[in-house]
Amino acid sequence: MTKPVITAYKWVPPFAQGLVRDTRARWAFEEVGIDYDVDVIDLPYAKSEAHRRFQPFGQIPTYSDGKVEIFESGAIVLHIASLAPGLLPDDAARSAAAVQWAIAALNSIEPFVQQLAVVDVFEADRDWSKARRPKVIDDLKARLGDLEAALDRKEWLDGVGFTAGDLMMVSVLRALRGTGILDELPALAAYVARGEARPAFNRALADHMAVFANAA
Ligand SMILES: N[C@@H](CCC(=O)N[C@@H](CS)C(=O)NCC(=O)O)C(=O)O
Repeated sequence: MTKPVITAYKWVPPFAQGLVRDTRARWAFEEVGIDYDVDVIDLPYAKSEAHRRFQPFGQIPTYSDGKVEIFESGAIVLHIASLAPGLLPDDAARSAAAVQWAIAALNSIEPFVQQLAVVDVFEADRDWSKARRPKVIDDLKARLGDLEAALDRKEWLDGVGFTAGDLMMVSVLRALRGTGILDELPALAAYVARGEARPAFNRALADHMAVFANAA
C-alpha cells in the first residue's frame, strides 16, 4: 500500500465549505493517525471520463492507495477504519454496531437531511419547494427525534466509546448547521458539538478549509 490519496474540491460555495464529504475521510485519517495526500480537483474534472473511471457519478471523495480504489464516503471511512485501531473496536459486537450506525447515518438519516437542502438550497426557487417544506421538516424532526431517543443520555451511540458510526453520524448531522433544526433536540446538538470538539475533527476541518483559502 502506498500513501493514500483522496480527492477534494478546489473550491465550493461558502454554504458548503466545511461540509464537503472529503471532511469525512480526512477526519477518519486523523482519528487513526494515517498520513494521506489530497488530489484537489475542480467540478469540470470531476465530471470528466478520467475521474468517472474512479467515481462513476462524477463526485468526490475517492480513495486510492495503489491497491484499493474506492468511492462513497461511507465505504472510504470504513476502509480507513479497518487499517488501524481507533474507529472500529476489537470487540466483534461493537465493531458490527459501529458499521450499523455508519450505515444508519447514510441510509436512515442523510436522505431526510438532504431533503431539507433540496427545498432550502438546491431547488429553493421552485414552486414546489415552498409547498413541500413543512412535510420535509416534520419527517426530518420525527427521524431526528428517534435518533435522539436511541442516543438516550449516552456520550456516543454505542454507549462505550467513539466509533466510525459516530464519525459518520456527526458528519451527516453537521449539514444541519444554520437551520435551527437541532435547537429543539439539545441532546443531539450536544452530541454533534462533542464530535466537533475532537482534536482529530479540528485538524481535518482546518486542512479542508485551507484548500479554499489557498484557492482565493
Ligand atoms: N454518496 C456519495 C455522495 C458524494 C457527493 O455527493 N459528493 C459531492 C460533494 S459532497 C459532489 O461531488 N457533488 C458534485 C455533484 O454531485 O455534481 C458519498 O457519500 O461519497
